[in-house]
Amino acid sequence: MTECIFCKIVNKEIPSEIVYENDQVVAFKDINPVAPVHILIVPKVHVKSIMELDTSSNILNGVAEAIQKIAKDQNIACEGFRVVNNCGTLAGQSVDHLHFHLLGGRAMQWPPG
Ligand code: D5M
Repeated sequence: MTECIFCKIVNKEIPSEIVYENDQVVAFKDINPVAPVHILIVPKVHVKSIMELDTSSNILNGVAEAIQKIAKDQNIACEGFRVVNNCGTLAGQSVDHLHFHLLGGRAMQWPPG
């Protein structure tokens, strides 16, 4: 039995608001949204971070497919949005299962904090 919270969401062992799924990823609403649209895109296989990702896998294709579909569904494709991956301690990664934040619905600042 895995202790990883995102594996539990992927395996439907705990509830989440899933908005999209394909063969590679599951996408669900972030529990602490920081933008009107805040979706997490998570590989179905457990990968700790982008540094551990098998680059011969097609996971990033699945991520790109998810981004395109969700951005259209959430009506943020035209006005713009941001995709964020926090990798490691200094970046503030708090869940050790690779995930991409899809943020939209408001103006973004640069540089990020
Ligand atoms: O982002 C980890 C993100 O994961 C953070 O924005 C909260 C979110 N989170 C944590 N637990 C859950 C559950 N159970 N459902 C939905 N969202 C969740 P990081 O980049 O690691 O800081």
